[in-house]
Amino acid sequence: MHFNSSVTQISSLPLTGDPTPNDFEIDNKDLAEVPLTRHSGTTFVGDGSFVGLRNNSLVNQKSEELHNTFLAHKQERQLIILQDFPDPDALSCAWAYQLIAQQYDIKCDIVYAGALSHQENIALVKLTGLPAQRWTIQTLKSKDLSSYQGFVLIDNQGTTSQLVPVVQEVGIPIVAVIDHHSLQSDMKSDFFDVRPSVRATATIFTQYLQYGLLTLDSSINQHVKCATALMHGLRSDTNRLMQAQEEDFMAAAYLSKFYDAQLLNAILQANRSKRVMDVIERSLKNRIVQNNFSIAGVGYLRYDDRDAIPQAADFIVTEENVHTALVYGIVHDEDEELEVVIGSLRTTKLTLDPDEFIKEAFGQDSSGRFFGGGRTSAGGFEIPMGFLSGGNENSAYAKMKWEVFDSQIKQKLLRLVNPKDNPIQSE
Ligand SMILES: [Mn+2]
Repeated sequence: MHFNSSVTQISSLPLTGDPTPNDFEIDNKDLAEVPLTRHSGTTFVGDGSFVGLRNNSLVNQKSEELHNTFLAHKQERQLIILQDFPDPDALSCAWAYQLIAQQYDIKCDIVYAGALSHQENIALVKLTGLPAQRWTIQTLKSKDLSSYQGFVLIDNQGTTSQLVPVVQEVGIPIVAVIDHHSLQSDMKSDFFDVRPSVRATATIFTQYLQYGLLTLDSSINQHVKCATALMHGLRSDTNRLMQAQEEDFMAAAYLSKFYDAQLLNAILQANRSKRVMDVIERSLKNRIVQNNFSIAGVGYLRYDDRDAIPQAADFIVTEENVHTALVYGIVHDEDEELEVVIGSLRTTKLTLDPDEFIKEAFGQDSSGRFFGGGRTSAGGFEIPMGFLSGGNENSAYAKMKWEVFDSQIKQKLLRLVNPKDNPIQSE
């Protein structure tokens, strides 16, 4: 997929940050000795604003706040909670957080409830030794949660993890939220850095590193591997840097001094499984193209193959005359006897906001929570099937159930794709 035209977007993007440059001094003795790399920030852009300067001030402010948050939580044990199906951006940033936190004697465990279903994620975790653990709701029951004094959300805001409600229920306070998705909840945390204008959370974390919260050292194996993981996260959230903006490139440039290109290549070489190929095949067979939207329902999938859906969307958006792909299916979790409709959106259309599109198409559940959302060029949704879960031994029933969900999702999508049509109208 190519997004060559996306460069035209850069100058029109909203800039975050305080326009007044501020200098923040580090008051902690240990860290004051760490050499701080701050770029001078005088990049001039055509409209007369100083991009680097504005961002620099926000980065300094946030890095300083995070430093103070770590100081206030010294010697704690924290849980880093990722989305149920964490991607390279989430995984790498959690690792960076863990390494930064270590310097303040804070011990972190990185957990997710779902699965690592993308072959590249499995390769990333195996090849770098990335310390993430799978904690299902089941395993959570056997854990002593009282040893944790706080939890942290990275590359998510708690709306895509099954673990968050459980952890909140036992009263563990939220310490930090660091993300680049659009604002999804009003969770109050000690530290909050959500920047939807940034293309990857890995960029935000690299900025913390550059500020001096952790000095990367090429002779430390773990640092090299973490830098490689961050580079992978940054690349994968920016469509191999094609949608990257100045600050993402700056972050990539910094990481380039530490990462292992061969290791990254090994991660990217991971092959697709046969089951993923089968789902892509189904999406090709079932797709309907209307008004440059390609929509494909792929039927039932095993829980561990969930990531085949975004991969199929990545693929079908590459078709000529298609700017937006939507792929969805029913994911069945055998352990929990639960079913959920999972969908992914990919778009190359600059004026289409995936977050708005998905919220508009599917609306909210009874508690006011949206079924999905997104960021630049990508989005996703999850619709729990509740009472209708299971019973698929009866294949006629399973088929009927799929057809109902398939039609309902198509109706909701086509209403936005063809605004004049009324798909409910019967002939
Ligand atoms: Mn991300």
